[in-house]
Amino acid sequence: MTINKFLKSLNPKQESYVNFDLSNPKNGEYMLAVFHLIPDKTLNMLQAAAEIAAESSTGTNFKVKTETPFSKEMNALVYKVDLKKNLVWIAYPWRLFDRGGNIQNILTYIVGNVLGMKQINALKLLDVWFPPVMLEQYDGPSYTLDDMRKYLDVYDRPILGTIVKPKMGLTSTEYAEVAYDFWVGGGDFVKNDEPQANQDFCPYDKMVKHVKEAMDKAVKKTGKKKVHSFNVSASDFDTMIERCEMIRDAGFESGSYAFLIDGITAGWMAVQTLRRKYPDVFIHFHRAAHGAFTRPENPIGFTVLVLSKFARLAGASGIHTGTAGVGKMQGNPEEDITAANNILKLLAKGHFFEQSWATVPENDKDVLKLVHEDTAHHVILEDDSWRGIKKCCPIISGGLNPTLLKPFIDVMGNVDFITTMGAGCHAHPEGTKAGAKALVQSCEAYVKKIDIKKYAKTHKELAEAISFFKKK
Ligand code: CAP
Ligand code: MG
Ligand code: MG
Repeated sequence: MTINKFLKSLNPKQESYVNFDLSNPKNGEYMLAVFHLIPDKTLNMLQAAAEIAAESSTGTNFKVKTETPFSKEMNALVYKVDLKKNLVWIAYPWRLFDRGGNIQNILTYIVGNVLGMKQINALKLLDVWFPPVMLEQYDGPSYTLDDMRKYLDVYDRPILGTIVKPKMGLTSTEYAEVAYDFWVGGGDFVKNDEPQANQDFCPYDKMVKHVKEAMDKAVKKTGKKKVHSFNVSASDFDTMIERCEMIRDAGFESGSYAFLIDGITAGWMAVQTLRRKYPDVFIHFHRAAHGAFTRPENPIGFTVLVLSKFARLAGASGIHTGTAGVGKMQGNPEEDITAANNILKLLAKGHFFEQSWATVPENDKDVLKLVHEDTAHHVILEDDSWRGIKKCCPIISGGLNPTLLKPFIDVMGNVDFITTMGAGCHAHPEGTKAGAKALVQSCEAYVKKIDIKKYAKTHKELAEAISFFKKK
């Protein structure tokens, strides 16, 4: 069937959500989205695309008598389709969205009801493109990886982190001891695991107190700054803020703590609340439950790229972007690395769109040149916040261990990330401190461009890690 035949098959309502003559979708009036779409047998591709555009903007399943000439201005528009690849491009008038920058509002539109529609068999949001005017409306990250690098005095290598394991069940003193061992083993960054909260065997206030003592001891012993990422996810906002304030009142100096939020299960309001209330803190977005939407084999949902781009727009300082198949979680190099690059750089290619995160007008040739040249993704503009959205840090976890650090960096193509290895550190045959040393040594080997097997000849803990993890 040709596209004209498809056009003729549209009913009057569907027609008002299709416009193949949209002169310039990137004229700044629209947020753009690409979906993979397979309709059920009751609709053809274009009818289904129009129904998606309707339900994800102003419409419903019938044309209503109450629509007005202005409300029709707010219709999302199907402006391109690829019938062979089952792809549809939809332009959303950005004025549809809640003023003042509200991520949950956008997602409620574009991956809300539409994911539940009976007449589709597959619908996955593959990529989005934000016009400059939206970049000005949204917060973007405030405290970034660059700030954490300055605090830790760590450059030109990944920030080396761990997650305390077992995932749950340690008392607060036992928890703090594991953190201490990792820090004195040379690690930079310790995080709570994603379910850490106020469990009776590890009360939140005690965990904070004992981590502070452990950090003070470790900083004194090593002479190096350390960071702890506290999970502040909670049942309600008051409790979340109470946990944030408890950490700040415990005497942690600015830069030594981050706030971890389970962004999918706690929600985007929590992410944006933390960003707006604590611009001086690293906001660490853990994405537990994202698999329900992002796994490559899921026909319905959105991609890791889409999740990561919205996390940057919301102002997360960092988000887990996956180990590109190197670790234990499902994921593939193209998907995970595309996501990581899109949250790190000022200009990055997505699956379908090239997103400039700078709000420079098209005619600002000198800055566009700088942005295009920004392949090293370092912040070439001293303070790019006045021109664009700051970088968001890929956090790489999930089944990594010291023997996998270089393989991941080789896939990633740079060292601008935080890695957090749980079992990769605490399963070390000689325990946490040795695990940390093995991680530090594998990173040293990478920086010195020495094969880890050769480096292991003079570094016991790395040798033990290699023999242990390789066997597995
Ligand atoms: C990793 C982890 C992370 C996952 C999240 C876990 O532990 O702490 O939450 O990596 O996955 O609980 O499994 P290990 P992702 O280091 O012991 O695997 O980073 O892909 O979001
Ligand atoms: Mg975890
Ligand atoms: Mg991971």
